[in-house]
Amino acid sequence: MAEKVIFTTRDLPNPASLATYESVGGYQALRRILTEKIAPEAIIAEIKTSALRGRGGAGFPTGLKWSFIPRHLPGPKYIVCNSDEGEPGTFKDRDILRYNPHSVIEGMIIAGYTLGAQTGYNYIHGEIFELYEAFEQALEEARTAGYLGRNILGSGFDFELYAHHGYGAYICGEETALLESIEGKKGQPRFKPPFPASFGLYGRPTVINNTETFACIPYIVRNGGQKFLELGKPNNGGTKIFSVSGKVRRPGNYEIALGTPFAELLEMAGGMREGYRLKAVIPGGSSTPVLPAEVMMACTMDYDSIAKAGSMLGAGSVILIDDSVCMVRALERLSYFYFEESCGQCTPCREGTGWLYRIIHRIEHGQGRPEDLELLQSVAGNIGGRTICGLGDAAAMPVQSFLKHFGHEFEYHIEHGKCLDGCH
Ligand code: L3W
Ligand code: SF4
Repeated sequence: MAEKVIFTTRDLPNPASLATYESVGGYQALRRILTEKIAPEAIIAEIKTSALRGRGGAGFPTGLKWSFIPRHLPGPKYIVCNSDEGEPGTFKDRDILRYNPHSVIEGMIIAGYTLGAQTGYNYIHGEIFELYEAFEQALEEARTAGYLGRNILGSGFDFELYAHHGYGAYICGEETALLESIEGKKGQPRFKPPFPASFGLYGRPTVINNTETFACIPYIVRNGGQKFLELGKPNNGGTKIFSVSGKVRRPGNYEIALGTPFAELLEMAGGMREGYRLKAVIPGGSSTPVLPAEVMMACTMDYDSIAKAGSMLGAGSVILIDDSVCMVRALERLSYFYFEESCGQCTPCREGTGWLYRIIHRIEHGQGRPEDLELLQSVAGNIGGRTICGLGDAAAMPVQSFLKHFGHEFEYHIEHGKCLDGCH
């Protein structure tokens, strides 16, 4: 079993407490960089060596992102954590906050030191209010112990961190909508570029990373980038939490080395439940293209392998679809989600998501028309790449991949007005 980077406290008593975190080496990385006055360039170099890639969905190299920040620019800079986990299939960040909030706090303080920022915010999803309160409690513990606030550990470095509570809008997980929301505005994405690294919170340079990304930072600083890299595989350093859902015996979060065969993850989750056969897998959350089971069985769980197979590792939210599931019904549910959550700023997304949902809805309800599959392809093709943020692409991609791999189920629905045998 791979060494744990994130769930180091999960199986210990009082996993979220400061004392438990310190008992597994917590805050040693921060203490070291402050007492030895390690140069920010050296920290960024370690993160680059680690091949840590953003855990929120895009897999962007973290060291590279940090290197975009103009560290010496006078004036405020910000560190923002994206804990606005809201995509169908995702449920890892809430467990990180539940079991190991101090790893996120330490990662954010290290980011502040490295990038010359003195203020950070953790934007926490609106529907997990108890974790917002628990995070506030963890911040208070860190403050009392001298890890947070003014003159941290007597080093002269000041950093303050605040929890910010979202209200459950999926779009606020898009990084620029999240920044708008913290600023007290309506949570709508901004045009990029400029990227947050140059124009972020209140128009200032901002690093925004996912909860799991920050939680990896203390390990990298404590053990070195090379050790983290070696936990995974080249270009895919470290471990990753996979949230496995569907008809398996033990659904839940599994922290495993990147590069682990998918078949092993499935086995850890107890395999398929009696009477169900795996038909398809959405590997990274609902925005990532669906893959047939046989394609997935040949993959390893890392960014490159899943991309080569035609999908994305995304946030690591592995949705297992079994042979009792109607693919038309499944896509109807997903397309309704994107239709509901579109912020409405861009016409292709606002109107297109509604069109997609309505067409799939009528196919599912026995009123599909022979031209509908072509129409779906055309609408999806006219959304992708034509919008301000990724939600438009995220709505279009599942449609295209469901039709590519499971088009026969849609054709059967249109022709017979009902599901293929075996589905419901
Ligand atoms: C400076 C450049 N910064 C890129 C930064 C950019 C961002 C990061 C990645 O979407 C995906 C989305 C969802 N100078 C830069 C630069 N950056 N070029 O790098 O950027 P990007 O645009 O590729 O992605 P994103 O906007 O961060 C994230 C997908 O993740 N997804 C979503 C999961 C949802 C959850 C959830 O609910 N919590 O995780 C799953 O696959 O569709 O494609 O920071 O600023 N030249
Ligand atoms: Fe809003 Fe959709 Fe445009 Fe994103 S793509 S800005 S969610 S309308």
